[in-house]
Amino acid sequence: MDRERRDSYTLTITASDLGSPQQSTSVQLIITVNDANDNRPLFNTSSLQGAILENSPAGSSVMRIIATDADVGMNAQLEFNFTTTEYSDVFSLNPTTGEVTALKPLDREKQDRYTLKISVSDHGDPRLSSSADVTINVIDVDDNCPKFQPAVYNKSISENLPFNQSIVQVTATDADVKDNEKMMYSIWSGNQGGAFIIDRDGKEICLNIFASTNLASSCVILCCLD
Ligand SMILES: [Ca+2]
Ligand SMILES: [Ca+2]
Ligand SMILES: [Ca+2]
Ligand SMILES: [Ca+2]
Repeated sequence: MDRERRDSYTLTITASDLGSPQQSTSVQLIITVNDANDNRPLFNTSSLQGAILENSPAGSSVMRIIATDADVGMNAQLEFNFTTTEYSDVFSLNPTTGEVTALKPLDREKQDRYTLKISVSDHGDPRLSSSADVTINVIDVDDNCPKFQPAVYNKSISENLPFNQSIVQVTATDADVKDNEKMMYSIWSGNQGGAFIIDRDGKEICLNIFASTNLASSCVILCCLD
């Protein structure tokens, strides 16, 4: 018998005598197949993936893990658990609903991916279980300013430097994803008489051919936008 294939049978039993005319009576017999715990719970997908924006407040939902069990009753009542204590201070797993929540805001720049080891078990006797890895990706938010590397540039130039020759190439880096590809540079302040120009993308600082002053020294403050 396999309850998961068919859980009841209805038989009609007839008793007849051998008289003439023949008399008979019948009765219905319903046979119910009781469940045995012969199916382990299974996750609904082989790839368990969740995602959360970095800096989301504590208690934010990350994903819900879904599993099914072909048995019934206690044999199909599921319980979700972590199988290691790693990251148990970062995420919680609701044992009944399978919902994963973040216990604190996450920082993608510190860690952008977590792998949680989880199991789902039924309440049959004996209990059956399955285990899996859950991958949680932390999605980037623009929460870092670009920084010049180094923070201060010192350059001496010849007084006869041609206008189109690069004086210095400055570089800023940004810890966020993709922000490094689209940064815009400009001279923020200190550019007396417009002595210098900076290439918006190329980061080259040159003498400005249209400058109106002669300087012995100059300090300019650069700006970079992500
Ligand atoms: Ca069963
Ligand atoms: Ca089961
Ligand atoms: Ca940024
Ligand atoms: Ca970020």
